[in-house]
Amino acid sequence: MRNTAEDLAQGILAGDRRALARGITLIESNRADHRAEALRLLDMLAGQGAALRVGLSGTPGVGKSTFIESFGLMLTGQGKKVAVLAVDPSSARSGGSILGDKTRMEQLSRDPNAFIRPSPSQAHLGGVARRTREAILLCEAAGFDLILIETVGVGQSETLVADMVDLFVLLMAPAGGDELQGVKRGIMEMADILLVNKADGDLKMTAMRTVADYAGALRLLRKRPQDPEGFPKAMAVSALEEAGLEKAWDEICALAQWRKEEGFFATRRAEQARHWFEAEVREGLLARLRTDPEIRAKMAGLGDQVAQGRTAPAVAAASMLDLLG
Ligand SMILES: Nc1nc2c(ncn2[C@@H]2O[C@H](COP(=O)(O)OP(=O)(O)OP(=O)(O)O)[C@@H](O)[C@H]2O)c(=O)[nH]1
Ligand SMILES: [Mg+2]
Repeated sequence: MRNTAEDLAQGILAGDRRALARGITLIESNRADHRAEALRLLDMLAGQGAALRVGLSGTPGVGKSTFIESFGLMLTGQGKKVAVLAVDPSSARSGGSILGDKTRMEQLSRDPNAFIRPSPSQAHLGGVARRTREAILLCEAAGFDLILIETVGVGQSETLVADMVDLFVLLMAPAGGDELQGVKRGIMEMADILLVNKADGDLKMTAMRTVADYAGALRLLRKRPQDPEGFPKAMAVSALEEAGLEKAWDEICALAQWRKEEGFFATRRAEQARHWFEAEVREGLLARLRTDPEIRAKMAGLGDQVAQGRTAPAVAAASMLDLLG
């Protein structure tokens, strides 16, 4: 890495997209010296910027890429800066599928007010989540107004994304009543705004019915304190025909504004930060148990004593924890 953390921080704060891309590459690196630089960079950029963090999820083929392209272009057209980060559970295999997707986001990826970054290719979803959180901080420092975090709707990754965003948008396909039953309740409960996509052409009528069905289902959910009247909300959009996108953005802004005024916004961010910190400590401790030679030797030794019945497991664990403390 040629750039020092200072150079990168300066570039990122000036809104330089190449510095941002390099900074994200730095935080994604597993090399110990890179990690030390990455932490210095994160420290220099802490608390900068004022972006809205929005999660976007939906099953494969529902139109996420098409939506991001039209929605993103609409916003950059208004002079806003939009960053798109992906959390792709399959990226361990494919190395980030959003890259092959650039054709669907061709215009947006060339837009100087946009920044698109594929999922880091880490082996574990947990690793992907950590790096994505750090990438969010970097994008924020670079002055983006909106950070969209995209994930494929396959369950686990949504929970991770929901944990790092201010609000969560779920893209759905027009569907009949039977399919509606199959939508996982947990995912519905996570969503703040439900967008039924492909409300155009032959699918328009079905889409409108689907919106009504979802609206009914959402009314049955338990009211959450962080929602104003009328939320979570279902709406129809067409990413292809660019219909309903302004309305969707207005609703996102209205919800964010309400949560800011009522204090839920700041509280949620604070909880997320605390949660992230605690998770880092836990993971760091576990990593030391796995990698530190001295600790591993001590573990092995105490393990032998326990196995031979010479020390009680709880006593051995306590002496191990003393060593870590
Ligand atoms: N009619 C119609 N088709 C759409 C719309 N949005 C997307 N599509 C089509 O749906 C297909 C899938 O769209 P994508 O944007 O690639 O969907 P995706 O959710 O990104 O899919 P994955 O990346 O595979 O998870 C493409 O053929 C799009 O042209 C829409 O608003 N209306
Ligand atoms: Mg896609």
